Amino acid sequence: MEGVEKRMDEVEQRWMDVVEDFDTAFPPVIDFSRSNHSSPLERSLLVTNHGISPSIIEDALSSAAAFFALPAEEKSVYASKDLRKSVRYDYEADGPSDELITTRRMLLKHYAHPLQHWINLWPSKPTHYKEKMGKYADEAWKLALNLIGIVMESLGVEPRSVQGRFEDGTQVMAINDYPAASKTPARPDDPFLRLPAHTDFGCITLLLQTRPGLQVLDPIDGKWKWAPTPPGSLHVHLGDHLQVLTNGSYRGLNHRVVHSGEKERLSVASIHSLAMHHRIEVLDALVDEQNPRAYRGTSFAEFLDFISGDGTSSSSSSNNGVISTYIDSLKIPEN
Ligand SMILES: O=C(O)CCC(=O)C(=O)O
Ligand SMILES: [Fe+2]
Repeated sequence: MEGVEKRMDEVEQRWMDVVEDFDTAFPPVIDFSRSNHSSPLERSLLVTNHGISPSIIEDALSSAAAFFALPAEEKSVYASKDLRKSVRYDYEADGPSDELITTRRMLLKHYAHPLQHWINLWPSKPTHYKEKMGKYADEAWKLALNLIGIVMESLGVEPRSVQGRFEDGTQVMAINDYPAASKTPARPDDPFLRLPAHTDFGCITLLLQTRPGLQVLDPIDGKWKWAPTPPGSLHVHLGDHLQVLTNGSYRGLNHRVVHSGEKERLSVASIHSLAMHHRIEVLDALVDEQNPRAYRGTSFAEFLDFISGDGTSSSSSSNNGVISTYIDSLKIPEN
């Protein structure tokens, strides 16, 4: 335990700041060494001083903006509803539209790790897109690997034993453009809900965002809270696959996007997990008599089967209890 605390101190000094004022809702976020269920990691975490240079971050955002600003016919080269595509553009993600533009968001999704395997498939316009987004993808991957190590240390699991399995892991980048409201037909029921509540499928997500809009469900009081957006910071949240690996010690964070659309909002989510067919099982070290195995094994490929089957593009529905979620489908019933 002492080792863990020392490492946490180092981490804190190296590249993290405590967020003092999380919209008056969240406590300071650095205390990874508590591996109990109210760990701040399970709630929401903002990473600053992360070592990714401001110019790499600005370039990633500007190349995303330039892609979405292309004429519709250029973007439609990548348009697809096939959720298994490694590069996919969708201008009406999460909702039907009879307009030329989305009711909610435009989405460019592409795989990113290993970079040399995927980058040639990325959009060739704007011409700087591959280079700029590629640099960010690479940095985000390294940071995610670091964070996975910290999560494991907080649970007393040797980090390298798990980090090694991420070397050939997946990195899915979801690049989102929530257009300004003037271009967007309002939905009468909930005009400002742009991305419905969901958890991400992977282990860890790094999210870059240009404006407020992200809300996270606080597992402690069950209320939706705004995530802050200090420039250059990354919002980090955990996903379903980490919930499986850690036997529920950490849980996927439920989040959604609410955006009134005064101005366009961009976000780049980098979602990290193990390789496509690599089995994700509860770590043996986290199972004992008091903590029986709570989830069956799964994989990224199986997640794709799950979402392709029910036609939704997220791993979790809003909390109406009717549509089953991916993580629920993995739970082993208690005796
Ligand atoms: O736009 C955002 O802030 C969130 C995006 C997101 O949750 C996702 O792409 O999974
Ligand atoms: Fe998400």
